[in-house]
Amino acid sequence: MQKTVYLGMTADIIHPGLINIIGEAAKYGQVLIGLLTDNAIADHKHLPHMNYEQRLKVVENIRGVSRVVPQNEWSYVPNLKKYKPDFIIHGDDWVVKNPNVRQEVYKVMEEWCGKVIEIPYTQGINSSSLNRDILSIGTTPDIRLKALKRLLQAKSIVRVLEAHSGLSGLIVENVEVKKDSKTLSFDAMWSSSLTDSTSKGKPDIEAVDLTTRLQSITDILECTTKPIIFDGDTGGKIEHFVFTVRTLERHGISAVIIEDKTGLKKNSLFGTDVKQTQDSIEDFCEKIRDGKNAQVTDDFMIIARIESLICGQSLQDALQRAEAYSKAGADGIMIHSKNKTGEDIRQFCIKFREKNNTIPIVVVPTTYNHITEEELHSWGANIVIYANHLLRASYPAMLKVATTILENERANEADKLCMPIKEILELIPGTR
Ligand code: SPV
Ligand code: MG
Repeated sequence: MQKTVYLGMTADIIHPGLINIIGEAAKYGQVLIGLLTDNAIADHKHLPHMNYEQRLKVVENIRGVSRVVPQNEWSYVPNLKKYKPDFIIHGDDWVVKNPNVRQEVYKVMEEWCGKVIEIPYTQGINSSSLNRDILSIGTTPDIRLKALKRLLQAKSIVRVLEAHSGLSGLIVENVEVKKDSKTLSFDAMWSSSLTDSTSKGKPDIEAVDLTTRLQSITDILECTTKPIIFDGDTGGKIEHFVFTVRTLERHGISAVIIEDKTGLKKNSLFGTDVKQTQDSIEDFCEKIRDGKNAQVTDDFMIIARIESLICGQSLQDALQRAEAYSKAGADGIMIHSKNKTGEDIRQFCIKFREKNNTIPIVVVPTTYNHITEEELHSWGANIVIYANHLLRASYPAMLKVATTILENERANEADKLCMPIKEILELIPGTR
């Protein structure tokens, strides 16, 4: 019987290195490709450009490939145990890049006397650098819009950070932290009414109109590729909201979140210190329905934000609204609170999930910031928004530099608080 050779891959960008390794694998027997699913990849690096079905179609048709099976986990072990191949083949770069993964593969292959083949890594070309090149070209509104739904399907929790300018957008786009075998990054951006208004020196009371908000959005769209969730405040009058939906959709925004308040909107984090009026369930449902009817694509999301806990109403009221808004066609429910324990949010999520197990729940843990993403996920949340942190970080940093210059009547002492000139010159791609 012919021997089997297992080869795990993402196969998002097909390059000579991949063809080489398939060719090498074929020398040992029938090539069984373990094609990583979006779910297997999502917690470790950014989502592939092509979805699983598209990648499958490509890989199945590469000469030398005998069979393609899904690899549902980042670890090779479950598939190796299932298929018990005679060989597994891998580039020798994993000695440095993924020593733990390598070690567990060696161990499990011993169970049936399978062999591990390591071949020299193809120098000069690899998926990561090609991927960087592709991302530097940018994206299209259509691909960006669809990306949020793909992320929701693939990830246990979608991690979103506020961006209010091109520069803050670049941080959300590019910042990465390596932790264990994972590369952590943000999945999407939040266009916050609070930080967008504040960065323009205006209060967060819907005083910054849509056209002006779109200027910040355009700056962000110009230099990033990740999906954007737009803070739509109250959505305004229903007759106006339907136009907002189409405008956002045309720009490739993935979702708008509208809150169930009327009258002069104040920022939720004031809580009951200021007058906040909640909309009636009937009127807000009508806004959701009309918004859903107005959208052109299937992928744009209208997320209903419940302000009951902000306005001092009961958990019961919040749950009743969540049910009504879901029935009206909302694509997600955001539940907000300024309670520091997060207990009210936990109870809401758990109770709501007893009735509705599918609609995405969005949470904004600004005050209950000790709760981890893993805990939020265990309550049933699907999207976590860090709603204002980049703006809140930049203001004290700027203030400190300004006061340091005044105190010393020169800039010398402030220099160590600032980014080096060389770095700022080279920060933006295409500067030279
Ligand atoms: C925003 O970021 O503008 C929000 C979230 O709406 S919050 O400020 O917490 O109300
Ligand atoms: Mg807001």
